[in-house]
Amino acid sequence: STVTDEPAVVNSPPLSNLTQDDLKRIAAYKAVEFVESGMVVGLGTGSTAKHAVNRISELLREGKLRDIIGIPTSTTTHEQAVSLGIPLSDLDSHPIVDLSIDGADEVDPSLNLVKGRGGSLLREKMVEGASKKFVVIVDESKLVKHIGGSGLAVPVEVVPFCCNFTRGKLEEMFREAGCKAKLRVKIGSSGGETAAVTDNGNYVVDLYLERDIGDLEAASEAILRLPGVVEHGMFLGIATTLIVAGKFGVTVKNR
Ligand code: ABF
Repeated sequence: STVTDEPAVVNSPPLSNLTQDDLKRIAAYKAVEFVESGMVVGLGTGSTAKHAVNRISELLREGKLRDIIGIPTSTTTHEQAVSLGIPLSDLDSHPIVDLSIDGADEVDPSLNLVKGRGGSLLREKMVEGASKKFVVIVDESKLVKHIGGSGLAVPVEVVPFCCNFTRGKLEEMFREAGCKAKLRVKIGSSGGETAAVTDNGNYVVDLYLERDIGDLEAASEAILRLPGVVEHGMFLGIATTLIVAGKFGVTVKNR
């Protein structure tokens, strides 16, 4: 299926004078309108998705939604949902998810995404890939013409074993795109740098590309073929709906 250039729905007046966080909340609340009682719902991760999780719990408390089962996509979202009293399960018990709602770092016009700059990607890809409908929620700053070409990173989750070997192989793989592959680090309690660890006990290599990565499917397959790679942050053909909040209002676009 194809994406039309025109938004499917433009349903609000211009949203000037709002902060970026207001826009994230507006997109998130719009997405929660797709949630119906009885659904198994994938709960995304990040500063945009957290608004959706809050909204779901609010509607449950008000009795406007019933019998929701949430499938969290990270330990952080798991903790948030538990603190809000949202009933939770996992893909082992609920392998088919009715609807997932999550943010993204970049979205292209075909609804291909880059995700994982906030650290989560593997559990998101598992849950969102198992969803009948995956609604991506962003403020307008996340829209790009080509994913992976904006000078920002494409994250790759790798096993810790010989991660520098895997890092080097990834850099070599995308040499023509001017790739610099960097192991993601964080500042430890002693003030020194340590590798950032994902929810799954893995590390992240960030691919910084000077030029367009080219054929996304081919790039995806090449990355996944490399031993040591667990998953990458390009979500190709997984999102079904995009909700964007911007100064122009809110748009809803289906793939
Ligand atoms: C997670 O949150 C990640 O996949 C992505 O990196 C990020 C988007 O976060 P935010 O909404 O905070 O920009 O879903």
